[in-house]
Amino acid sequence: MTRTRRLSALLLALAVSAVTPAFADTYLVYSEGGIPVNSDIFLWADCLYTPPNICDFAARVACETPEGGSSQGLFTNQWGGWGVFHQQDVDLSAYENGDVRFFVKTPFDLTVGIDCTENSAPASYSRLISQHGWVSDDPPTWQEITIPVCDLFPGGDCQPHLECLETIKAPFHVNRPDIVLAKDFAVDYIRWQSAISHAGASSVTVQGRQLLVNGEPFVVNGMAYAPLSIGENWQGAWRDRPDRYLVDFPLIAAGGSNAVRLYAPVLTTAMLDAAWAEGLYVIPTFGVGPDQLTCDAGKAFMQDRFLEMVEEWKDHPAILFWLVGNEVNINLGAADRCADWFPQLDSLAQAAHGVDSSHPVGTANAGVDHICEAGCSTDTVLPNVDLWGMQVYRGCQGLGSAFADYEAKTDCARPLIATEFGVDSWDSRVPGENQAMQATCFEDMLADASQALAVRTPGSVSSGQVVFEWLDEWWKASCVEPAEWTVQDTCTSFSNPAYAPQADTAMNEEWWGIATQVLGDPDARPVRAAYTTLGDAWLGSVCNLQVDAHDPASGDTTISFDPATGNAVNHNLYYGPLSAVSTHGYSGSVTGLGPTGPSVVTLPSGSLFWVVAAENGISEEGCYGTDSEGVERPCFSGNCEVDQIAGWNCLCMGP
Ligand SMILES: [Ca+2]
Ligand SMILES: [Ca+2]
Ligand SMILES: [Ca+2]
Repeated sequence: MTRTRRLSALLLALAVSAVTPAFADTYLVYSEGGIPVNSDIFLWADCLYTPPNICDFAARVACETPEGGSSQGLFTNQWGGWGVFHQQDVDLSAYENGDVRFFVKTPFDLTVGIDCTENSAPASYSRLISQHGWVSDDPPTWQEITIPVCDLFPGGDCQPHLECLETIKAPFHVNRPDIVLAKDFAVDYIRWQSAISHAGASSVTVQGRQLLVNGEPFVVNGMAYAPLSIGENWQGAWRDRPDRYLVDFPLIAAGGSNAVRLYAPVLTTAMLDAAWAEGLYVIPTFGVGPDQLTCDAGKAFMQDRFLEMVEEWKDHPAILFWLVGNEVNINLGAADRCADWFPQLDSLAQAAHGVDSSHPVGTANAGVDHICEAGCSTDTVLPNVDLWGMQVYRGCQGLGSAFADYEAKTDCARPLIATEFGVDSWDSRVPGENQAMQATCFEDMLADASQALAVRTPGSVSSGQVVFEWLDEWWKASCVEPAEWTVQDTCTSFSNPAYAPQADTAMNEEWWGIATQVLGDPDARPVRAAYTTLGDAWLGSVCNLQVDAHDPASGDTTISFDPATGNAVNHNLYYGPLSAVSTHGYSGSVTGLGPTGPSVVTLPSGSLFWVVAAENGISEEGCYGTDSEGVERPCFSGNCEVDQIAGWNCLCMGP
């Protein structure tokens, strides 16, 4: 009999950043998102080392699993157990009034506990799951166990043990009794939770193709966000990360974004508060494990977890809407798109509406082909889905065709949001970083996205877009084995001819960021040229107009304005009495303001309104802009026969 100590290779994350303790809400110990950064799983068991070795420590993948598709199993001869161990102690005292929660599937009683430090010595406290509602059953079924944190201590009293809660070494370990032969057990979704309360939801509704927030039209100008330092990957690091988001959120907001999209359901009050303080909404993505889609029990577990998330976070004002699944339509495993996935999506949406009337539900679909398929995913078939996300990589001028493809579908009247689009900044033709290439490509894509906005062009389909992505991620490319998470690889992950000729066709997975990272300086965020491109579009700076001086006696007025983008050769001013502004009652014009401001114009007396419109040498259009109904303003004398087209003379954004 040999006692073994085994470390799962998967969990040896090269985490180089300092751990920031989680202070509230949910501390995930074991989930589909991995284990906490800077921690490891240790297993101990008696194994028969003369073959066959009966031990099995593998993560089990099955449809009927409480969270995602995998759980941690353990099969040994007589005794064994496992636990999650921090490399440095973590302060979990914020959970003093909370619970430790997890699922078990076991034919025998288990001992569950924590390790910490008290009086400079190791301390350990544990309980039997039978003391917390576990009922023996064989064959075993999954049961959820909730242990109040203070019940871990003698007498259920935390007070003498606050030092322990401040120095948690193992936030969870489990042991099977040393009596039974050759049986196994499994555990899933281990977390510490504390009660939370939030200020109240923002009211987000869908009206036609538009999103309304508190009754006002809202266009999503979002940023895909993963709070990862160099040396981390998606597993384990996505926790409450104020060290990341307190640096990122102000920059993202200053760049014109009004939302961040997250790729995991993991939320914290502190993170949402930080976003809200910057005026950013948050779009969480609930992870869908395809393994759970192939049986009713798996689907039911998925719904339980989704509702848990909705109920926990719906009352925070930063929540914008719920995205369920990321590109599930092309990552189905053994599940069927029309028989399993889309019906489940509709069920989840319906369930969410039952507990949350303030937020729409949609999914982030890969491409547009599988949206509104007849008999599968039309509005009639999926009556509870509120909006569609599409993720499109059709090149610099291909976003427009994606919107058009959606618009052409039948039984398909919901708002569409480009939940991912972008271009990487590594130009394999150089080879080298090419910020101008990325920025120019974004100009084209943003023009397409703007033109598709329902608030901008009546009949259009879009209610916004999310750029992929805020920061380069250095773990993504598999250029060499093992992957080098502290090297920014330049290899080509795959080729996408759609990006030619404006950009290279090599997709360089570690270069998609609008900002990049600096090895050894985790707070550095050098922004690329595309940051300014996005800001120009989303902050509406190109159409700024101001009065610099005015002489009431002569009517001479000095105005300055940002010229229209593109090939504007002249600008003209149209004015009318303020009393006629609602009917666009222009009464005169001043032409020849030139390609740029400022200009001195002579205006009639009285209170006036005016607009400045651009000419490209052929015709005039543009900065008449759209009114509050999203309808393009009429022009003065019928000489602007070219409809307002973003990317033509003028980029009047900011509906
Ligand atoms: Ca799991
Ligand atoms: Ca590239
Ligand atoms: Ca790398």
